[in-house]
Amino acid sequence: MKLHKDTVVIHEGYDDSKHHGSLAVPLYQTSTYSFDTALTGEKRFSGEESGNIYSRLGNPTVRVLEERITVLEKGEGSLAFGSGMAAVSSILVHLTKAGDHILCSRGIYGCTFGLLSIMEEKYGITHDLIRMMSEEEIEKAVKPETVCIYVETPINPTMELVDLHAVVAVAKRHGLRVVVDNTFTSPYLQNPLEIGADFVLHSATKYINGHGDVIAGLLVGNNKEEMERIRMSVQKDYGAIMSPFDAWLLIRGLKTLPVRMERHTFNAEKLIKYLKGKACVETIYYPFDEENPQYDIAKRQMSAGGGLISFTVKGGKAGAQRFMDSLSLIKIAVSLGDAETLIQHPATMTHSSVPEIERLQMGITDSLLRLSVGLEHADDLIADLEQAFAVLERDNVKA
Ligand code: LCS
Repeated sequence: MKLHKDTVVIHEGYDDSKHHGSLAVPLYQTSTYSFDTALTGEKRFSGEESGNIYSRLGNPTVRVLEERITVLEKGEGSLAFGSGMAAVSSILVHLTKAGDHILCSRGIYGCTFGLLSIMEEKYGITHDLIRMMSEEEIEKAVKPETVCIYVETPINPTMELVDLHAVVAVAKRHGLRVVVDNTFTSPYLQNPLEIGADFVLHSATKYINGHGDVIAGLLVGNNKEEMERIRMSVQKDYGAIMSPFDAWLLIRGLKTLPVRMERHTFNAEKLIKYLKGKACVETIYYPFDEENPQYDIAKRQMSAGGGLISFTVKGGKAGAQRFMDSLSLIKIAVSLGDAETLIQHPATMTHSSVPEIERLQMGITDSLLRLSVGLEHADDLIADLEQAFAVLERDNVKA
């Protein structure tokens, strides 16, 4: 029976009858597993027999999370990592060798940009960041040494979209692998594997966990055998695995992903309506805003807009910082996807390590703010924004 996502997040990959009827998935907080006999150990190592060996190679609690996310993302296999960046670096190590080229969306998370810079400097693996709104635009940037297309959509923090259908069409023509960082939408709102991507990854720190108490990453692929090869090579030998306790927390958080995403979206839509009426706000970036020139792309690949809004305020960096400092309920913090509403200034925070030229090419100006809309009552959030805008307006009058 094909289950809905709302049911998958609660039941997939776990049979309580095999665990003393324990309704909650047990936490297997163990580093190793005993073998009945020496021969069993030999067979598990050779792959002749399946079963647990050592928790860096697999753990029953972590496996439940991996199975759940595989089905949620409509993939064939998954791997859990100790951070989103561990998932990013592992898939890029798996797909590239010295001299290769990676085609990237025009914006990417600051640390992913940092990783690509290291790869270029140390191993000659080059990359280009380009806008990906049409097949022609992407096609033009493909080089003989290009091996993969790596995109975020929506892009952190500009909320610009990449046309996934166009990316997949070009990739198929050139035999390129497609990796999509799906952190901003969560598997509830967008499933790139269904469109034809090869890999999807998440900073599970964000919406998948949803409670701001774990750093974690997930990678899902469309080929089970290849995912197992990554498990027994890059993941086993680099060792960037997820702890059983973090997997246990993620399993708990994931159960409410659908209801949380609906509430995040509901609140974000209310806040957008409010922000549109504010004189201090210059531009608002949200995929499902009818005035967004990329609204058509959003509707083709996402089922709703989610909880992230970016906007620019009048007054440049000083105006943006003054506005943030005037908020009280809304916390100044990086990360996103938590119950608490968070605001951050990408130019001086998440993307501060990106050189200014590239940062501006990505669209990250000094007046850009990113709001991760939480689960509080929307009216309370609006009241907090209102008193902070009043401060900004007073400043503008004085100036
Ligand atoms: N991919 C995206 C799109 C991200 O936003 C982040 C973290 C990562 C990967 C890395 O995941 P991590 O290792 O932190 O689990 N983004 C952050 C942000 O925007 N604010 O703080 C962290």
